[in-house]
Amino acid sequence: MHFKKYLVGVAIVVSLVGIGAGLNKPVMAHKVGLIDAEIELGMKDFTFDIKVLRSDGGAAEMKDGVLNLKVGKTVRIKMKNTGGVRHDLHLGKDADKGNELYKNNPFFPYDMFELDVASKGDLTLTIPDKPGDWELGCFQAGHYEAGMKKPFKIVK
Ligand SMILES: [Cu+2]
Repeated sequence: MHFKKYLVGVAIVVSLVGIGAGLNKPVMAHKVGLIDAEIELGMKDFTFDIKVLRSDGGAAEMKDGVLNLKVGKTVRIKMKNTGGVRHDLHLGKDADKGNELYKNNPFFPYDMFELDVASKGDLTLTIPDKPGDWELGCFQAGHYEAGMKKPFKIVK
């Protein structure tokens, strides 16, 4: 598990827990509040599976197969790497594969999460007032090109 850029000044609560092998790293608790929705985000070779587990007030909904997240809501993303290789999660748009990031990132300065094989972690985000079409993707070498990306929307 590795943070390229640390989270500063963003309403985010993160805890990442490795399965087995003694990895147990609560990373930070920047904001504690009510969770409006919970999403399961499976990371596989080479795709993401998104499932809404719980949602109050339209905080997180699948519409035509696309995850919609509502501005101002607090959403917990329960990530799990069930693949055979390391994966990461980036959120943004305009992929810059050379630099392994999105040029536009609604959660800046939060950048990305990397999950080792058989690891899981919870990421809690307050959805910023940046409505529009966004994407989540993995920039491990070759993964984005192999289709490891999914659109999502931020809606008012
Ligand atoms: Cu990947």
